[in-house]
Amino acid sequence: MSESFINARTAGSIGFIELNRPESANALNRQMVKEIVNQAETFDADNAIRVIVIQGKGRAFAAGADIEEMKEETPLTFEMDDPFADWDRLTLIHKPLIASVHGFALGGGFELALHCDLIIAADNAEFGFPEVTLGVMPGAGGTQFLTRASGRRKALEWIWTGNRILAKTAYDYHIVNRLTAKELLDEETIRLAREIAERAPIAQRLIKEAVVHAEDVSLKDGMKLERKNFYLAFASEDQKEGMRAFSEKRKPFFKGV
Ligand code: CO8
Repeated sequence: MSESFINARTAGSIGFIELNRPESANALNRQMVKEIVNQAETFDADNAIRVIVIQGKGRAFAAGADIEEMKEETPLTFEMDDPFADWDRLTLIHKPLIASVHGFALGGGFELALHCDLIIAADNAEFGFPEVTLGVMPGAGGTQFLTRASGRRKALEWIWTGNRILAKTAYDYHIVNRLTAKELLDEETIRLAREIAERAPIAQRLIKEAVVHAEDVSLKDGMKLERKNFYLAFASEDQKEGMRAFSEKRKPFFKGV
């Protein structure tokens, strides 16, 4: 069996994917991206899992694409092997995806975090797109995701210079959801994941679809999908349970059905 570049584990209803190439600052080679996405899909299909967390082992979240591997690429190897198809699969995950980031999240590592729905960052996190210092540019959605978060001017400044974005700045520009002391990152990540995991999973799935859709369509079309999804939520037992629990003045217990 070939070497694996990730560790997967579960804790209650949380599925953890740990990037496990610490000697290379978790640089993402093609196989590693495939393993991350395969595991995310496995958790996505597992009824016992409600939230998926991606984190890095060692000093960094991920220092980008594996430059040693990438330097041999040609336009044709990209075209024929289509490695970005794996990244596209990540955008199809239905469950909440949280990136728990400490240390460097650079290049493809930053893009991996930006593919997640939420980012929780340790105060030592440093984000950035150094691709321009290598003569290239972001290729896994960096120009799109960062621009949507920070607006065009800051995105251009950061991607043109390759300058790092410190955790506090990333927070100020709505690139990350929450900031925490490095020592508390795991604890705060679990706290957030558990809070999400307690809510109604079908509603969350419908919410994710509607919110992601909002970035791409007209207000009218977005409202249309929201309304359909709102109707659909009323097909779930969780809707009955949630509203019954409110009337009975107790905490709801959602089963995701
Ligand atoms: N690729 C390959 N190896 C890496 C990478 C990388 N991206 N980053 C770090 N490493 C290796 C280093 O070569 C070093 O290995 P060795 O010990 O064998 O010399 C080891 O990890 C530790 O790194 P450093 O000794 O450099 O540690 P420092 O603390 O001094 O520096 C840094 C850490 C700042 C992260 C530094 O290593 C660095 O600048 N790395 C490169 C960052 C970078 O340029 N990232 C962008 C890569 S291009 C990209 O991501 C394009 C994305 C396109 C789509 C995504 C497809 C997957």
